[in-house]
Amino acid sequence: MYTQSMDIPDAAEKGPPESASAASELANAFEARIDADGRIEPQDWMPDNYRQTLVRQISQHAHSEIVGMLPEGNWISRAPSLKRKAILIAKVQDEAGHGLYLYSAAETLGTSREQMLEGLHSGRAKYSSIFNYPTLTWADVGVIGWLVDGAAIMNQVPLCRCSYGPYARAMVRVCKEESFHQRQGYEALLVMMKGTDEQRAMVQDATNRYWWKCLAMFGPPAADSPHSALAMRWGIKRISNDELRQKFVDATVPQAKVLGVTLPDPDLKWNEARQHYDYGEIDWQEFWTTVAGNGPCNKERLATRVKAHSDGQWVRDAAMAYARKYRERTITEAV
Ligand code: BYC
Repeated sequence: MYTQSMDIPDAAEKGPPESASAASELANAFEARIDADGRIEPQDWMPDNYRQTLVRQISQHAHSEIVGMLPEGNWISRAPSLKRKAILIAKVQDEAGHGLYLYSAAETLGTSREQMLEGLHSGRAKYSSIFNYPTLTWADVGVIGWLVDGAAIMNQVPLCRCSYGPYARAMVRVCKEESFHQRQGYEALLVMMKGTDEQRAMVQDATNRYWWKCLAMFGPPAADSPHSALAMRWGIKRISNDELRQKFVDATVPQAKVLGVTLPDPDLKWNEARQHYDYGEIDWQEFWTTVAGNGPCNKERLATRVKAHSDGQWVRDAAMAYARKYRERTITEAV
């Protein structure tokens, strides 16, 4: 169970520091903690834009986990065996759990879950571009595990060392589960590659469609990444978007060889001088179109999510009514 102190000071109640020297003392203490690679906790003073950067990133991350359930959830009823169905149900359920740990972590920064969900449902808040593409065949489910979860692990392991304590602690468990997700996807693909020609073609086709989208998932290159410099200065992000993308390419090429698929990039080749793989140009125009809400499935994903939330209203009402009755009964018994 993900737990942490929920005793968060109310910024409005606490008010601003009484003097300019008190304010600069707080700012200095914050910077000193960051410089010493220490952790910032919910009750600690923090600059407003550190708080806002975290709320933005953590809530977007939570939304990605929740929306990320949809493309795979689509395949639960069509998984090819009982074993694959059980694995997929567990994986999709894990993603829901990740979303909940992350919403809880963001709540410690003083933003309510309702505010965050309103941002998602109104289309103001972002979620990962990768979930706006269709899952056309069963091989897509395997490729999502192998490449999408593989990219997610590469990006998320450094977040276990994020300077904000609740986010870092949530990520430890998320990463363990992502590792299982990546392996189940790769294993499902290995089985398909030992099957028929049609199955192998299906794996290759899914790899072709997802490869470039997964490289874009790491976010824009440094020159187009307005948040990176400060996020790295503050120890929120530890490794740049480009460096993580390179690490992902280097780790994935040998996996593709073992699997027996070709990565769809004629420029992909080992560079002896750099000791890394070179790779071709990512279509950033397509990425930004998708991020702006105009990818192939953006509207469908958001509509499904909004419907699920409004269909679930009775469950939230019932839980609240139960909590209220339980509290009243406990008070009556105590009196
Ligand atoms: N998609 O300055 P930048 C999963 C936006 S869930 C959409 O580099 P930052 C899984 C960015 O938000 C995986 N938007 O930003 C779940 C910013 O726009 P705003 C989700 C993107 O924050 C279920 C603008 O571009 N992982 O694995 O420093 C099933 C400029 O970017 C994307 C996380 O969320 C994108 N791909 O860096 C299976 C990890 N990339 O906010 C799997 C946590 C960039 O100014 N997040 N943008 O409007 C991060 O590590 C960072 O937020 C990012 C972006 C690397 C994503």
